[in-house]
Amino acid sequence: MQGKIIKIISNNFTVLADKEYICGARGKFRNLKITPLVGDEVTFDEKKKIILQISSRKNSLIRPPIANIDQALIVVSVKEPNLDLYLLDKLLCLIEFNNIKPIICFTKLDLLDDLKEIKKIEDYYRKIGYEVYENKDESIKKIFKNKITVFAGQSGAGKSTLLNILDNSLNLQTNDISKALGRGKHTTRHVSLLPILGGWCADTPGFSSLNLNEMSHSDIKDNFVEFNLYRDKCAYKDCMHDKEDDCEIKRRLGKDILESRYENYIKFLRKEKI
Ligand SMILES: Nc1nc2c(ncn2[C@@H]2O[C@H](COP(=O)(O)OP(=O)(O)OP(=O)(O)O)[C@@H](O)[C@H]2O)c(=O)[nH]1
Ligand SMILES: [Mg+2]
Ligand SMILES: [Zn+2]
Repeated sequence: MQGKIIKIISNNFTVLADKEYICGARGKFRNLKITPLVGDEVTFDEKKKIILQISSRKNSLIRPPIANIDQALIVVSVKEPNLDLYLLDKLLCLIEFNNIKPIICFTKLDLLDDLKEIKKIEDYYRKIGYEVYENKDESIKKIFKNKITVFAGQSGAGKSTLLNILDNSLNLQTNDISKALGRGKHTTRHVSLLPILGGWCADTPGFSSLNLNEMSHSDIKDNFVEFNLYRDKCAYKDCMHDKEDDCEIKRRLGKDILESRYENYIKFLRKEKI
């Protein structure tokens, strides 16, 4: 039978096919140094309850350990914690680099007195090709169908709150409660995929293990997607848009290129402590 691993607790793999089967894994996987991951499409023996084969993966992450991720929802609060475009640009760059589709969701706009600045920022990220939502938008519900979604974003940004709004049967803990219990006490020992709106999402925030050190300067440049639109007009074919003169990206700064994007790009090139 074919199925998808949706939960792993030590050596028990929950495989979803027509129903859930709790399976073991063949010893050969250990010998091959392959660990079946949540998100894996597998062939299994439903009588012996054993996973026989893992289909080749589209991608995989180390932390959280998940395979075949379709998209990452980056949750960004505009206040409490304050808007952090540095983190947003870093996550966009890393997620693009890992060939996962990033989607942006801003939260806590109700805490702002003036929405002008944030609307300008939303428009910018939309203009350069990203899907941008606010957590109150009904339209965000449509993005989950048939997809595996991983959440990213700072602690307190409102990831669990958003999930609870999207599907109130999930009943995830939000910050206030976990604070009361004392933070850091919950070491999540397992990863699972939760069903959400016709798709799946991981209950652990992702991408904390990724960092820009694995990316070369030109990887960083290539994953600032809007630079690719204009770079043909830079004087040098391999322009890094940094110290070069006659650079189209720098000419468009403050007009077509958001200043904070460019500043963050330069910081990433310098590999400032992230
Ligand atoms: N005013 C306001 N508060 C919000 C909004 N979204 C979330 N919150 C609050 O922000 C706090 C943190 O939300 P969580 O959903 O726990 O944040 P999280 O991103 O899951 O945090 P971690 O699990 O620590 O990574 C909670 O007290 C929420 O009630 C919002 O849109 N507006
Ligand atoms: Mg949470
Ligand atoms: Zn340039």
